[in-house]
Amino acid sequence: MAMAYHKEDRIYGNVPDTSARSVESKVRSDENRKVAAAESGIKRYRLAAVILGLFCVLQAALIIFLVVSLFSEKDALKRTNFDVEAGFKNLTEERDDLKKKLNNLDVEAGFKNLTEERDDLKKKLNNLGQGGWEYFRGSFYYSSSVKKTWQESRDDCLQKGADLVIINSKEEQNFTIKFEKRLWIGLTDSETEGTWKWVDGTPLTKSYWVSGEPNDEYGEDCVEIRYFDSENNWNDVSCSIPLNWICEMKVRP
Ligand SMILES: [Ca+2]
Ligand SMILES: [Ca+2]
Ligand SMILES: [Ca+2]
Repeated sequence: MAMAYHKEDRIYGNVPDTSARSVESKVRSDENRKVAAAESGIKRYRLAAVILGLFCVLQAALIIFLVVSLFSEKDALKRTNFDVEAGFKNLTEERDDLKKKLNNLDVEAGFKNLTEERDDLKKKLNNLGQGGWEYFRGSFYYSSSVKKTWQESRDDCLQKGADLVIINSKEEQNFTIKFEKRLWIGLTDSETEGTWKWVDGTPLTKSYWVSGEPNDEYGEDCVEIRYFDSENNWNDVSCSIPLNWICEMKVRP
């Protein structure tokens, strides 16, 4: 524009108007100020946008960090739960295993006891067989080859783990006859005269006295098998005379 004025001034010979220039300069100055103000505003907006952008980035980073932390904790808790469950499962299995072992031990111990008892019985049976014992209906019987008093005879039976015979049945009574010896049996009234008791303390219920016995003729408190041709063959006699005897060892009650 300034160039335009100078060219026209030269062509038409006009002198530039100073007031018009002043107005133009002022307008220009106002425009410059407006442009500068606009640029300054744009800069502030840009700065604010940058700050806002940075803030958003920071916030996003924080959110990501929190989410990652949360998942990590969740995983850790899951692992802990898993460990506890695994530990509990192991303990349960160990308990069951111990129970099985205990049961097996019981069975083994029971089997061992039975084996020992069997071996013990075998030994006893061998000893009984070699020692002149005879089996009859749940008991072993031993008839002596020497003669002793009633008490000495009983002591001998007790030493053998038996006692003088207790006659519980007609069959057992008839079994004693076959030895054909005068034999002490485990019956006495030494505690109370006339009250007969077996050596295990039980009272006499079924008896096989010879007719006329017991008579306590000479203070007779012990009982012998006296005859071998009759079922009724018991006699009371003095406990101090020497006689053979018969022991009974019960195998089953
Ligand atoms: Ca008996
Ligand atoms: Ca008597
Ligand atoms: Ca008598």
